[in-house]
Amino acid sequence: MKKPLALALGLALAAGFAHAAPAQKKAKGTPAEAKKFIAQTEEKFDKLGNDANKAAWVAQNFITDDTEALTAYFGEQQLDAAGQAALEARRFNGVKLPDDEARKIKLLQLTLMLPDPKERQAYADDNAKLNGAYGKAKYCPGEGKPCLALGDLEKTLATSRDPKVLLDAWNGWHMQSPSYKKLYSEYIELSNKGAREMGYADTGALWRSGYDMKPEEFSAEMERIWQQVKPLYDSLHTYARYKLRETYGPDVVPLTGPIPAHLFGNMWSQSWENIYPILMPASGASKFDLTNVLEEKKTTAKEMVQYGERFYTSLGMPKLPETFYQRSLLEKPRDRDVVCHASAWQLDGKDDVRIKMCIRPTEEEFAVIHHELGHIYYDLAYKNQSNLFRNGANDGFHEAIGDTIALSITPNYLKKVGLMNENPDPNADIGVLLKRALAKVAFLPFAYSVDKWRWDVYAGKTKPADYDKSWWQLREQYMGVKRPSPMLADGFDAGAKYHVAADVPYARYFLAHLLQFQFHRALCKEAGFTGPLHQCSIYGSEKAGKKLWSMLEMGTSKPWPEELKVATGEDRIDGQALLDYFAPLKVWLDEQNKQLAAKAK
Ligand code: X8Z
Ligand code: ZN
Repeated sequence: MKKPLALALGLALAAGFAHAAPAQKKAKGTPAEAKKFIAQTEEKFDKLGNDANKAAWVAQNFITDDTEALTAYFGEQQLDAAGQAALEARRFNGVKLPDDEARKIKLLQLTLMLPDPKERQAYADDNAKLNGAYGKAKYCPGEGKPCLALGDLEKTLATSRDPKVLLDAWNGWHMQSPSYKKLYSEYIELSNKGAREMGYADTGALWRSGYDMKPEEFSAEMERIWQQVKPLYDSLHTYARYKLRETYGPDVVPLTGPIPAHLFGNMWSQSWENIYPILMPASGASKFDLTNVLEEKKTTAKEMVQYGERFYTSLGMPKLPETFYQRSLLEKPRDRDVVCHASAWQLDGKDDVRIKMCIRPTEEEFAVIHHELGHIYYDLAYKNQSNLFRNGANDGFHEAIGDTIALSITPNYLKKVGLMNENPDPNADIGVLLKRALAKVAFLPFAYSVDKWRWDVYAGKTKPADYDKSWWQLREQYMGVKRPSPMLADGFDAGAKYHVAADVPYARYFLAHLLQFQFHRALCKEAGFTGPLHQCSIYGSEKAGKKLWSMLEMGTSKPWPEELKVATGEDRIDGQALLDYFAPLKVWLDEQNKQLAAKAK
């Protein structure tokens, strides 16, 4: 995630603007005025952005009442500037302008506007407080036991196989979010007010307007893609059920209906790779475990980042700026509260890039580092664009770049860089694919349901009293998982997820999980690779790197379908590349499921 507040404000991307209110109070502007207005606005945004980013960086690195107040102060100023610019930009709707200026005029109107300074301040305060509340939350089990931060609880969920211990960690974390539920619901109201002021039905509609199409077209695209990939998810879910049932017994895992959410190795059941040891193929799977290697080698956080950096430079991309290592936060500080959720930052629109992450030496985090560096290299690639174009083609692109690179972390690649001693086993492919599916395919219905829930909340269809009911209805429907314990009175389980508390849109990750397979396929082709997609690593291919860079440096200067075409030859986001990648696994899963079903009878 990047630029938290700017994104929370919806400064994401241009879209169909027919639905924005045409409230033209002032006379229409001339093209010359538009040019001047855009230049002045971009200059102002540069300055404000730099200040606000610094304040937000400090606030997330030192959670205190003072830093929260400072970040809210700059947040309010940004919101004010964005609102004023949006209002002014309306004067140029329908005026004949050069393409890039017309695009900027549209982009400027993708924001909230709160004309009342008190409401603006309340919005910015709430945003900062919610971020802080999530970052500070801890589960204190009592009886002299130490309090546990999210990272500790996540580790328990990843490694324990005792359902009671898992349940305690799961419940412990989900007990925290109700304390900021009221703040969240007030914040939603303010946000909607700001979206309506701009002519959007609500903030959800504003978010869905960031994709160069009408909001309702975007919802339809999400559903189309979900239906396309659902059969693969269903096969994986069925297989996971049998294996979890073997491990935990029929009393814990039912033969039909949703599966309790605490058994998937992850606090939100959003990615299941931590239960790979339970699910791995009985024969032929390699026992290789990158986490063990990283631990044995005593790989430091910085060294893990450097593996990532070397991947990017092998593609012909530049080394990270000196200040990156000086200014990034790579380890969890012992003595203070920080927002540990990994994020990538671009502080000055140029070379001051950083990541903030409480790195642990695990395979999962190794991939997250590549993810964060994807944001950083995107930022570096488009740094010569003007302010309004310094962004991803759409927000899904920004989330997809690092993941695309991480798809190239294959056994052969690990061998090459000295992170695997044995020779990769050519018969262990199904295991490799299964592990990847547990991260990527399992994630799809989670990502979809997070924003389905939020769209309904923003639309007022789901009221605070029904937050949990709706959250679990969607999770049962799309993911096939259920709450492992009774719902809390006035609970707020959605708020136990960072992006809900911090109000970061989530559809972007759904898109990214499809786009990364489209990019991977295209870049492997560019690198001259002709084998199965899951064996391809573009490591060392400057040709592939050049192709990727040529898209990255465009930022958001063109509608995303045009940019996608440059990189992949396709002009829509689609599930087929992902299905092709996992095709051998689908066959294997269906065969396993047949056998397991016969055994279960
Ligand atoms: O939030 C992130 C990144 C930062 S943009 C670590 N991700 C989502 C999540 O953790 O829920 C990456 C994948 C999904
Ligand atoms: Zn990200």
